[in-house]
Amino acid sequence: MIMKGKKGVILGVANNKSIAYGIAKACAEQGAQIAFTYLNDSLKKRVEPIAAEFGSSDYVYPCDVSKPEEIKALKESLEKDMGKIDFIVHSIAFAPKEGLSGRFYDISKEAFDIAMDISVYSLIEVVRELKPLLSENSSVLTLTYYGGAKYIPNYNLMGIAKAALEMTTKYLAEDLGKDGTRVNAISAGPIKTLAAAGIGDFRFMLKWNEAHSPLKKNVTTSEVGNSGMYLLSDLSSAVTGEIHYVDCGYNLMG
Ligand code: 0WD
Repeated sequence: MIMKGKKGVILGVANNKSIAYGIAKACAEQGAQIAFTYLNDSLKKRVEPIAAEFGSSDYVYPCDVSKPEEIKALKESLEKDMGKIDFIVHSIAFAPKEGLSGRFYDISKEAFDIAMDISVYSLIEVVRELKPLLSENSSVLTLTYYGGAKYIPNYNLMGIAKAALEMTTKYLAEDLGKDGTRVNAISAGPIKTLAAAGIGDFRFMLKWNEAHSPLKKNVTTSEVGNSGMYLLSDLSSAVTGEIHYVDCGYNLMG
């Protein structure tokens, strides 16, 4: 029971295929008490049964990260219902579809701003608002992809958002280290989720990674979940500012 006595909030469960679901499952199995957020009413219906599965029916809250008032309200609810928390999982990204295929130079400023706001700035804002609740020995985790480090076909706008997210992880790690909070990112290999469905020719990416990764397979949500649990737990107490690849070794090859 590595996470026994730990409490935290997971943002970004859309359904049971979500990477955040894998992280929640691994943490709950190790004894963590988890709060969940949902983006909108249609996702609420999907998140509620998932929360119930992990004994968290009393800890389900709305939070669209593009609305600062919803992040503030989340802080108030968590403070009232949970008190201090030990971890935050930020498993959220969005880019308008036009930014995920076609010519890179066609990206509009409007799409750029939306992607950066929801996929990058939200990490800073969530951490800032929830900081008063963070325990002295806490851990923040976000999710990134190799397309933020190297060119990946069609990843386009999300590639630059992930590059910014990875540096945000490092600057936050430096800033929060003095307060006892660690900040890390997992760079996961491709997994067929709702978010992935928006990326042009995603099926080819899956096949390519399977064929070319050292382990000759694609990573699963539960494998990312286990690595996430490690980064949220005290097992990784000296690890911060890391971009930890959980991709069957694919990044060696690119
Ligand atoms: O191959 C993949 N699936 C990889 C995903 C490889 C490497 C990294 N990632 C990243 C994604 O970029 C993202 O940061 O993992 C994170 C989680 O993505 P996921 O698990 O692949 O996708 P999904 O299950 O769709 O969860 C992302 C969720 C949204 O789902 P939808 O499909 O409704 O966009 O992010 C949430 C939403 O629940 N989300 C928001 N939450 C709050 N406020 C917002 C928002 N404004 N926008 C999206």
